[in-house]
Amino acid sequence: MGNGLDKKIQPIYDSVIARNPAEREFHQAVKEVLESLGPVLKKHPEFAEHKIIERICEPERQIIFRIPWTTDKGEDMINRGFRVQFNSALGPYKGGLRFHPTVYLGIIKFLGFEQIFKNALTGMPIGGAKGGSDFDPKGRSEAEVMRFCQSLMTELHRHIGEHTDVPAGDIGVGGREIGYMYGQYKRLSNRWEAGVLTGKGLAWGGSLVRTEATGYGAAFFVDEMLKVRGDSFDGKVCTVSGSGNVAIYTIEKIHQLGGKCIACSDSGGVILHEKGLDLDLIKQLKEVERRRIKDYTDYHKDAVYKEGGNIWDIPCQVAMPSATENELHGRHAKTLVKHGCIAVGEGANMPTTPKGAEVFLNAKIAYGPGKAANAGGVATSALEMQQNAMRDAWSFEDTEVKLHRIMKNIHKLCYETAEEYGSPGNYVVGANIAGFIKVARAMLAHGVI
Ligand code: NDP
Ligand code: 2IT
Repeated sequence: MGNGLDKKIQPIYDSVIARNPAEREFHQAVKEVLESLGPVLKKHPEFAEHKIIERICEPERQIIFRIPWTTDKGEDMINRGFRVQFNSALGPYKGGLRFHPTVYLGIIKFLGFEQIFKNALTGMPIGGAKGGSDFDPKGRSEAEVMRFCQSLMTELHRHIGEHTDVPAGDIGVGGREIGYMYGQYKRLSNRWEAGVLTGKGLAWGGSLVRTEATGYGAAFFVDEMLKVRGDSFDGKVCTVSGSGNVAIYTIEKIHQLGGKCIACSDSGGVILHEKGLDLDLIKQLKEVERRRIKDYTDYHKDAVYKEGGNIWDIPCQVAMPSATENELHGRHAKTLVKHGCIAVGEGANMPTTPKGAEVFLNAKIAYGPGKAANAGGVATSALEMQQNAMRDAWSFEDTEVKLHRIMKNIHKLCYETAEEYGSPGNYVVGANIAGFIKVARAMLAHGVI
């Protein structure tokens, strides 16, 4: 990270840019991984000989399709749908679907690329994929969301399956949307195939802990990083950006581990509540009533809402970006370090810009990149697939124990790999190399495909 690209890898990166023009986020995600791989090629010349890096940067399949639907007022609408099936060396394609107006091919490819390595780190048999649409669910009625999900699945169903590709949620896609998509898949396929989607409702094949998994897992990962430094969450002041699925359960686990979370946010602004966030209220506002975070101050007069404010300006010891990509810039990272932040764990995918990451690494604070720290969500999706395959349902406690063990293993793997490759304490290098090597070995074994 920050050391630039190895001279053997530079032309590969140049070709990624030339072949995928104007896909800024995809370029960024590729560069960040490729910057870690110089020492790997020195140890494993067979990866260069068989062009593993070139191959891994080229998705196995990219599907782009039209999603027509009709509003409640009778207006015909057209959105664009995507599914990028990036790599199936380790298992069926696996990764979420995102509904957000900013979605275009470059976002889906960056997320799909990250997913390859994240999924490898979990140790579960899952390949990497991502999908979604530029549909904006904000302000849409229940019926509009349902019709949109059904229309999307009318095309997507022919490309997915429990042994082929298993989508799940991401920004804008939670239990409600998975329900509508599952219903349409079942209707079109005439099959009860629970393993085709994860994040399902508990009554129809979902897994306990999947809702909590990404946030819980991210907090577990930070807990491990703190332990290595002889520290813990106990009494730590924390901030978590976003107020969606990942943010809510990150806050919950931070509180269970003894930390105090004082701020969260959404795209409109920041809530600061010095005495500690009232998570029951946040769940009620966001999960039940689908309201905005600014309404928090209607119930707590001692809390402050800063319209357009930036959460990283608030002093904290642990920061957990859990909203979206590139939300934490170099200047924010500098402010956090100056304020005494000792650990950053990424619940979101690629939330820190390359400059921000450089600041954290240079300051030698504990910095857990998304592909390691937020892997608990997809890992628990894989646990959901296991339960579906066994036609079984595990208890909350048993499933959480498994998630905790997986996060500890991911932490250990990243930590040890960073040391082995001469970058002790650098979880970016550790995660990139450990994830890459697993996939590269499987690709070599499968031949030139
Ligand atoms: P949700 O849709 O539940 O919540 C997203 C939150 O982030 C909202 O508070 C939203 O605010 C905010 N946000 C989204 N986009 C932007 C933006 N462009 N600018 C500012 N704020 C924004 O999504 P999740 O919690 O599921 O996902 C959050 C992050 O975690 C994403 O990066 C996702 O890829 C990642 N992730 C999710 C996993 C999962 O299992 N769900 C697993 C691993 C990673 P607003 O309502 O104002 O838009
Ligand atoms: O980014 C992610 O890892 C997710 N959105 C979860 C993917 C999944 O298949 O559970």
